[in-house]
Amino acid sequence: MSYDYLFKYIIIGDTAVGKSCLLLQFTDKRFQPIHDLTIGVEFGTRTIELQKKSIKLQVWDTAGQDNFRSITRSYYRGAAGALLVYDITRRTTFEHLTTWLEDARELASPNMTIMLVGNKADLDKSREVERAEGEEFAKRHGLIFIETSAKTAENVEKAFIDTARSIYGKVQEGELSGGAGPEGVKIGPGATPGVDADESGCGC
Ligand SMILES: Nc1nc2c(ncn2[C@@H]2O[C@H](COP(=O)(O)OP(=O)(O)OP(=O)(O)O)[C@@H](O)[C@H]2O)c(=O)[nH]1
Ligand SMILES: [Mg+2]
Repeated sequence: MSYDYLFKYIIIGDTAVGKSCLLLQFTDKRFQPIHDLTIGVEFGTRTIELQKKSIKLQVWDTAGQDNFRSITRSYYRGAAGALLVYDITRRTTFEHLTTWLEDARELASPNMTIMLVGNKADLDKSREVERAEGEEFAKRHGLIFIETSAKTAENVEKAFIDTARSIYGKVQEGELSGGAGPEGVKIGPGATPGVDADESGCGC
């Protein structure tokens, strides 16, 4: 399928916060109740429509476990968007956000859009991080903020689409070139039917 633009995303955050479940809900509209630990990096794609443009999102889902950190770190470069995820029922995952942000600031393009995602909003009774704390953190660090549930699908589409909207805004403002550079945005084959250079997901 042809597309007008391709945006590369990464999903980062501690283990078991629900990164893979968010991606699965976005690409397949289903929920995986068992923690299927991500080894290294996996990826998924979905094409969305935004302002009459078709935008292919190529999403790299990274492993949150510490021992995969060096692999994860090699995926920041070349991402136009990041979902930085914590679990609203585990305060430690919120406390670790600064470490994840340090990696992002060091390794990613300064133009990368970062969406802070407080996941597992369906478990409000076990909440350890207030919504206002997430909002405040996002504001302080210049991030967009949303609370989601990969289980009920609440706000999952919005998290991915609002990120794309922000990236598209930067493309229109000329802040992202849309060339083959390291910023995670490519102009697609568009009107050329049957050509889909990135179907392999190699990102090269
Ligand atoms: N109730 C609830 N459970 C969730 C939600 N999202 C994920 N989970 C559960 O949390 C656990 C971890 O989810 P994963 O998506 O595998 O976590 P991950 O962040 O990809 O973990 P790593 O791959 O180890 O980095 C699983 O048991 C999921 O079913 C959610 O929104 N609500
Ligand atoms: Mg995972």
